[in-house]
Amino acid sequence: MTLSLALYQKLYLVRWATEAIRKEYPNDQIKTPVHLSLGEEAIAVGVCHAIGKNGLFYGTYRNHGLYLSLTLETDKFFAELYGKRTGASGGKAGSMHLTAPESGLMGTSAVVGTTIPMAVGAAFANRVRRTDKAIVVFFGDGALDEGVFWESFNTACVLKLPMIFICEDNGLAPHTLKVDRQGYPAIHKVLERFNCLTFRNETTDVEEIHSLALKAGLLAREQQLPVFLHLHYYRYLEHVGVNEDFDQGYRTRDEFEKWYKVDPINLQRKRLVEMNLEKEVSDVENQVREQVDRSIALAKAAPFPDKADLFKGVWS
Ligand SMILES: Cc1ncc(C[n+]2csc(CCOP(=O)(O)OP(=O)(O)O)c2C)c(N)n1
Ligand SMILES: [Mg+2]
Repeated sequence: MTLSLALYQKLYLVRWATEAIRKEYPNDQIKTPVHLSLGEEAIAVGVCHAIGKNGLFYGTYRNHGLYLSLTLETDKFFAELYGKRTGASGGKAGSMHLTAPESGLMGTSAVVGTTIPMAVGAAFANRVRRTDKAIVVFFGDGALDEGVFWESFNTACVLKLPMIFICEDNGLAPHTLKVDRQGYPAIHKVLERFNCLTFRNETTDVEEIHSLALKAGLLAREQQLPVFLHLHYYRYLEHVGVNEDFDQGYRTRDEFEKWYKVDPINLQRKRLVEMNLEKEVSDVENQVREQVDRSIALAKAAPFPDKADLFKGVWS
């Protein structure tokens, strides 16, 4: 499979799984809150594809794209959303704490900023143990408002840890604009004064993000420094849940219309069609749809965890 098609397969998987959740959610069998990444897919897909199997990844509650592009699997994914024993964490983690350590997804969390120090610790362990993992942490622009971001980032810069920080900036946390939260004009301008490399890009083109992540991985390793990628996207749906929220007064549909013109899935599909790969595109789409339908049916039929499972995996 060509790179362009492989990237599209992952984009389409994230998009279609999201659309399936939107369709299923009103039936109230999925009880976990869902923070959907409609509009944002190119970031997780581009970065995960570039870093690949050698990476250890950390993220936030808006993690479906990360999980799906690292694992390409949907059985454990949907079972987890339905709270079933066959889920990625036995049905006890829900959407906000998806992990797949066997595929490099080490941790995601509902608590803003909390996986950033975990990633810095992993980068330090990487150095001490002389392992050669690429450490990547994703967080929203809201994490920049937390002390833990600054302490962790500073530590990575002091220790010159080669790792990649990715700020997925949608300008909102959850409904408050950056201008009302941040006392500085642009984060990359502030961070470029640290011992690190910074890049900023507003693209929704998955291939551009893929190239940027490849470059970030190489530079971090060559220069033994943290790399900060500031990437932008527009959240199409409400902060949490499956609906649009343009009637809430904090943003307008005009903004959505502007960003939808460069929707990441449409852009990549168009590129493939221009390469005369229409047949391959529809094969990928059909395969993904069948996979998602099958996984949802399996998840619905699966058992809930036993009462005895309640205290398993609990650390206290
Ligand atoms: C430590 C902490 N403080 C507050 C919250 C409540 N909270 C949930 S989501 C959110 C906004 C986070 O925004 P951002 O990091 O930009 O992520 P986005 O939802 O935009 O992807 C906040 C403040 C929380 N979960 N954790
Ligand atoms: Mg945000």
